[in-house]
Amino acid sequence: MYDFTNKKVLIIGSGKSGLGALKLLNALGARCILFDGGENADVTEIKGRVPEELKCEIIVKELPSEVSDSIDVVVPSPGVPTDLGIVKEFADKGTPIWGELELGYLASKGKLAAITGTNGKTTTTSLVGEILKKEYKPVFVVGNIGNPLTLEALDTKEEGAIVAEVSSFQLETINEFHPTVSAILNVTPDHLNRHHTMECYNKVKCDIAMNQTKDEICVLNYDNSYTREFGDKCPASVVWFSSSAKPPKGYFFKDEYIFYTDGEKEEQILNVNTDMNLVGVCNIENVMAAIAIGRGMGVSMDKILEAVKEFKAVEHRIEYVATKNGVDYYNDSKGTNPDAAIQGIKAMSKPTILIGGGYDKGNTYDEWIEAFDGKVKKLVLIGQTREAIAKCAASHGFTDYCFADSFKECFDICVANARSGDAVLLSPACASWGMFPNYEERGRQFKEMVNDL
Ligand code: UMA
Repeated sequence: MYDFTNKKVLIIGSGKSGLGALKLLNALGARCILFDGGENADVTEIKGRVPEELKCEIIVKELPSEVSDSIDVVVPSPGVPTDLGIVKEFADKGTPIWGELELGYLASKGKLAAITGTNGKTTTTSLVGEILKKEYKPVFVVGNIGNPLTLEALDTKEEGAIVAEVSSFQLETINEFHPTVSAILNVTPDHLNRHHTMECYNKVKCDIAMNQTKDEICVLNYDNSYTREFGDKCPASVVWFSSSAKPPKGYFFKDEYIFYTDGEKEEQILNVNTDMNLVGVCNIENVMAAIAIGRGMGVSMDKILEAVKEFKAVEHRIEYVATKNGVDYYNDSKGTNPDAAIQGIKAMSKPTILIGGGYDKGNTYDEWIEAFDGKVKKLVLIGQTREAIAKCAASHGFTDYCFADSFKECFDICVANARSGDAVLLSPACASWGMFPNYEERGRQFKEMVNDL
């Protein structure tokens, strides 16, 4: 690995990734400058977040030219676009640009599974983490899930394993990043303000496998046009998963079961209703991908199935809370945009009372309302977007909605309208801001009210 001793490293961004990079670079002997270009960035506030034992100079807003002239390496955080002026200037000068993920990768040891995709990354990564724990020690679950690899890298072990949730932002700055098993769960429009076109977004996702060889595995979605097409060009051997067809080789879903085919024989793996605790087709896909990744990482099918059976939903993602008076309650507070909320409603199999609305991010709700598909018996709306959603629903012929002024009132309406055999789903298609500090708090309050019933 590059010798960082006494090298002057500019870390851009003082969030989780910046602080992770700072910890690792301190240990590697680098001289660090922690720079934050945020409008409201404040040296005292940042100082308060930097652990006392870590050394760095903190600079905010503007980087003086005498400082930029002395930089040996730049480490941008994932939220910093690579075409941003400051990053481009360094790149043009030939200063090495090392993403936080690349840096963490080069300093870490052991087998690595890396998972990307527009949706399903967090659930799949968490499940793969549980699968790996059946075989390896220690196991680290890192990346976009909220735990930068740079924070853990120095504790990783040759005999252990790592699973990383990887975002398209992080993949923009990889170079030698080389997972043992990679996976692209799906590619649908997202983050186009950063990547500009679907082609660029898809290309950067496919880069997750760029250093792999045919001896290694890339797990791909057979049902998604982008990942399907990548199958032919992928440098690794492909293992597919599909919820709608039988792929040439891999896992597929048919008649309540997940099967594996090697291209000739079919083998029944598990029953999706009795062997797993997650609901919805999106989760069947996540489980198939996790099984494929687990096998690729050398875990036996018995151990994988044990982990799948034990695994509960990630908190706030189509999370089953409880059944009260015959009504199933689900917390999908993480459904903070229409696309994510579509997965929530698709996962319901019973007549559903849906809680929607919240902070206005300027989204449109047509596709979400269309996805109701006769399943939503009542829509209870809260927050800033409630009128806009109601108007959109009416334009699609859905009029069984009502407004609530508080979260408690909204919950009470749901309880009053739910009959045994129904479901109540919090999957608002909007951010929580304005009524809650974050979606976690919204989900926690929902669960508390359910448990108090
Ligand atoms: N900043 C600059 N200049 C910029 C942009 C940002 O100085 O041009 C500064 C900001 O002022 C801020 C800091 O950079 O202080 C934030 O850095 P960041 O945006 O990279 O955020 P982190 O806290 O480091 O969190 C990142 C991921 N965030 C993003 O990719 C936007 C987190 O994913 C991830 O959990 C974390 O690293 C640990 O790996 C979040 C996310 O929204 C959950 N990811 C996107 C997604 O999932 O869709 C990709």
